[in-house]
Amino acid sequence: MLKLYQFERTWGIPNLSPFCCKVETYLRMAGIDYEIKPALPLRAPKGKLPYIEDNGWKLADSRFIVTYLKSTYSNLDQALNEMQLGASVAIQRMLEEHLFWVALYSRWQYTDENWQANKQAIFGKLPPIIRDLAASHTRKKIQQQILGHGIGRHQTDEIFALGKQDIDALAASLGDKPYFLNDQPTTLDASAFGMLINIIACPIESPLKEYSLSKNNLVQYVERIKRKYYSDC
Ligand SMILES: N[C@@H](CCC(=O)N[C@@H](CS)C(=O)NCC(=O)O)C(=O)O
Repeated sequence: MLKLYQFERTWGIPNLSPFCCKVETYLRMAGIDYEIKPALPLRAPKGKLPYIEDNGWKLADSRFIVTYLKSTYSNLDQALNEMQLGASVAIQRMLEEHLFWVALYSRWQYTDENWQANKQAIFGKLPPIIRDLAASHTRKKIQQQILGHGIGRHQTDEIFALGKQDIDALAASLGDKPYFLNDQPTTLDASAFGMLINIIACPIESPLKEYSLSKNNLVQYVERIKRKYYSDC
């Protein structure tokens, strides 16, 4: 059976990583059998989670994993036309390559309370000395990444203003539809759910969360998908 390597469940959501949550949601939406292998990124093929193991080989990165799932098991995007497929890729890039960095900043840099909650969720099960070393090493690395990406060069209010623009775009694009592109879920919904539940339903307080919670259609969308696909979590 396909193995999904991802962070352990915590915070009452499917996964604290939007990318792990995206892959698991795709698997559930497509009805593909899998088993979860709790992991940390250290031994992952590309140093990041998620990755999968299937038919004797390992595959990393949610985008390549979904491409593989589509061609090997089930394609959730089969009914989409060229324009919808284009919109799907564009919005996924906004979620995963832009909004993600604002969420990352909220967790690893914005306030000490958020960092403590994040640290406990990721490193809490490690023995104390290793936990503190691993946590502070990883925090430095992620803060360098935030700077390297460019988002970390802005003022805090500017960073959240950029994130709020993405939330506005998502709320407008979803409107009152059940899913973003179709009356059935597609890859974009797996990606959007993974990111939005990680902003709306985590103990990470920020202007981004507050603003997202003011968008009723996004809040209901997250609740609906969680109820339908994660009654066990
Ligand atoms: N592009 C990758 C991103 C994966 C990613 O950034 N994973 C994060 C967790 S949200 C990670 O494992 N980070 C570990 C690290 O950077 O050390 C994907 O789509 O899977």
